[in-house]
Amino acid sequence: MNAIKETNRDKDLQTRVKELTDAAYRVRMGVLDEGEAQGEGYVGQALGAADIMAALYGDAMRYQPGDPDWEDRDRLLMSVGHYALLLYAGLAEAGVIPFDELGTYAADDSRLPMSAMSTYTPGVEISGGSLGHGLGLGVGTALGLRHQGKTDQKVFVLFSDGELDEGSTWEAAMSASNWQTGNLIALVDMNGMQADGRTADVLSIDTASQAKAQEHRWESFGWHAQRVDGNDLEALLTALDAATDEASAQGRPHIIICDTKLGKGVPMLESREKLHFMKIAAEEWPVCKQQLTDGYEGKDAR
Ligand SMILES: Cc1ncc(C[n+]2csc(CCOP(=O)(O)OP(=O)(O)O)c2C)c(N)n1
Ligand SMILES: [Mg+2]
Repeated sequence: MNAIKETNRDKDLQTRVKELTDAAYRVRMGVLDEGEAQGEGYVGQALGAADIMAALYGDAMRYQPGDPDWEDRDRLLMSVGHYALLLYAGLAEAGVIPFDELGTYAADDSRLPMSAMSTYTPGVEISGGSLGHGLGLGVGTALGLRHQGKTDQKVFVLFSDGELDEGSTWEAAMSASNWQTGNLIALVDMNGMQADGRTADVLSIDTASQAKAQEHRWESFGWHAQRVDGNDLEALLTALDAATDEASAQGRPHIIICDTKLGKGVPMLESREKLHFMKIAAEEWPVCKQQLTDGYEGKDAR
């Protein structure tokens, strides 16, 4: 019989934050291992969203590491296929795949292709590379669970600020409140960047002149909206707790808008110019890892 990974709700908040600080460090190191194997990749966004990934698999979700297809699992649908290295590091942290396997990232015959595909990797729920589809798939998954009479399972969707420019995202937002998919908890990674530059310069719904513009937009679509610093584990957990406390098979859907920093945890990557797709020289990877460890140990000492 496979063991169930329960949520961490029965522990006190400080213990949960401490456990996730460690988990997020391991996820980030896993991301750097994958990046080093290829010499390049979507490393910045994976480091930026690592706290979200740690909070999901390490705390908020219920699943069986030994049986990722367990039908009573909570689901994580990752819409951003190019964040694959983050998802793989998360699956390693969850115990679904071995950490050792991360070194095969994007290699020929690997189970870990450069963009995440559900047919290749245990625990990958959807193939998310064509952006703008994850939220709609989340609505469909939530409805499917309802039709199967499953009322306790939650559907988490991670998508990006670039996907807020896709009309399909807003069709899904309308559908979710129409169908009252209350067990749907979406998290949007607001890292401020997309392929063509800064999100604010491409097509922004989030300008400084409109305080809380994005929260209001989701609320007007019938959602329960919260906005947090996505690199603050305590804030993330508090928002996830509020969403999961209210989550039900029938009710308003939930969105957590997470402001994150590209490259978070590795100062030399946080300050890079080309942030969407990073090429990092062979001699720089050990420095990246050392900087990550220095920051983590510094945190531990406080
Ligand atoms: C439908 C679709 N259009 C365009 C692309 C090409 N594309 C790949 S990543 C990306 C940027 C999307 O924004 P975001 O996810 O916020 O970028 P990041 O934060 O990773 O820089 C684009 C446009 C795609 N994958 N799918
Ligand atoms: Mg982005």
